[in-house]
Amino acid sequence: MFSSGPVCGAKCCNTSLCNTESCSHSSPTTATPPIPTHASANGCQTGNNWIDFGNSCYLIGARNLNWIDSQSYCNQNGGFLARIDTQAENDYIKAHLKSYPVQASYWIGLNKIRTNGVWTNTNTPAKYTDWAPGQPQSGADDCVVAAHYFGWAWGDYGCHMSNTHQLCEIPKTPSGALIG
Ligand SMILES: [Ca+2]
Repeated sequence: MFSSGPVCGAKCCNTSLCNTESCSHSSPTTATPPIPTHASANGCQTGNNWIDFGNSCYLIGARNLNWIDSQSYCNQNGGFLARIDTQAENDYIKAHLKSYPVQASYWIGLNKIRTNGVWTNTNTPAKYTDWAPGQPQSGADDCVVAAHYFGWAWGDYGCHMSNTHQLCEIPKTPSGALIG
């Protein structure tokens, strides 16, 4: 059976007859292009929803999304859910969040989704944590929020919950390499 023209996706059964460029432009599965707010090598975007610290910029997200969709949102912005690995990094971020006008909780990258209970950042066991007193509380909750009700200290939380904003970390390197 032959394709009659630039039919896209799984329907394109004879690739020699497919106009792949046309397909790529019309396919509903085409990935959403990055949001053009990528931080430069010289600094971060301006606005109080951006934090500039060390070799990273941090975008204070304002979307109510679950953990994995928040990770995707950060990926689209050239980064990842914040990997907070030092006291200095955490102190700087918390100070900014405390003065930020939105009283929200934020997903960060720390999780134990596939690690047999070990809290990890990008598959590496976490060396720094800022658990609120009594946290982590539930063995079933595999994701972590910097929670406004804990003064932005950390609590474990169900990854599927979608009532939480997101804190993205975006490396300042021109390539956007994921350096944590
Ligand atoms: Ca970091």
